[in-house]
Amino acid sequence: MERLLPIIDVLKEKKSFLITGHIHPDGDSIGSQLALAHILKQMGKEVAIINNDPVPPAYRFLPGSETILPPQANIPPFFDAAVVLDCHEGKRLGEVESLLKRVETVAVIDHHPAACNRSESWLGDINFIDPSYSATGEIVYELIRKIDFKLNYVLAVNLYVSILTDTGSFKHSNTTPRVHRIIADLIEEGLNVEQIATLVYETNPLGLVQILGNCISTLKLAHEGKIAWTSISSRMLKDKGLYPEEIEGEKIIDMLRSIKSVQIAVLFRETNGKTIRVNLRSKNGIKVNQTAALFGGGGHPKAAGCTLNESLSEAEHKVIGELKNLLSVREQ
Ligand SMILES: [Mn+2]
Repeated sequence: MERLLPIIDVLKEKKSFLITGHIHPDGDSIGSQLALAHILKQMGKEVAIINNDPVPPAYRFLPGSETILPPQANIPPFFDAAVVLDCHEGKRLGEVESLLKRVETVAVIDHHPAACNRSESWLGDINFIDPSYSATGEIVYELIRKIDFKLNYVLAVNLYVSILTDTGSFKHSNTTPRVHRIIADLIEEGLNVEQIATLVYETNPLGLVQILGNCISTLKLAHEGKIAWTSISSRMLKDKGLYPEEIEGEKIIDMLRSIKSVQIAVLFRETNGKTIRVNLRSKNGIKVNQTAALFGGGGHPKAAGCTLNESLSEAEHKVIGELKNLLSVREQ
């Protein structure tokens, strides 16, 4: 893992760090940030973790999650370095992107496929971007091994949740033998995997499950049942007293994708203001990140997303239209 050495140099040489990750954080984003922040603090560094959005409730049990600050927080005027995790595009950082101006060196650690092949356009001064990793947490684990840092409970639980969530509970094709070897190491730190699974997956507010039911019963199909989609309006969230960050969407979209005929599942979410967040998932090797890119988004071939400044119905019309094109081209 010689390619990690430039990142390791930054971690060792710099003294103050801004740690961040993408908007609408998931388990990997939160877990990998908390693990890296923990290592840096143990090394005696000054660390501020700043995220555009709050930690989703399901991850608030993770040790250190209470230290994650919003961009408006009172933070130092300057940092020696920033480490951007689980993301390599400035626009995916939300308001945190502008804080990078206060930083001398930006390092990126990510496993999303590069949005652009030209490395000069990547966000970091130093970039480690490798889609062969299941999760950014897996890269952080490798960093820990490379610097001979001792694993402990705090690192183990954060990295476990990173990898657990980004592999779909070890079901996705990114679940390699390496993943299971790492997970074995992490569990040996005394993790209670049953309790973690309960905290991550089985502590939903009632309203969330009711929204899920609503989404399932109103799902729509197109292209001979190969595309399934549903939507969550801000009205629905308000009625159930939920905040947008409480909806991770993964369960809803997994249910849609579980339908036999479905090749592509899509969830549309109305967020504050007039923007629609779109999550795309596929099976059978269909590359939905190509469609996400048409709308300025990106992601993995089988799991991607984008944001549209449209009404819900207009966003559905445009995205589903492009997905039909994607399938038509494949079917020719
Ligand atoms: Mn990830």
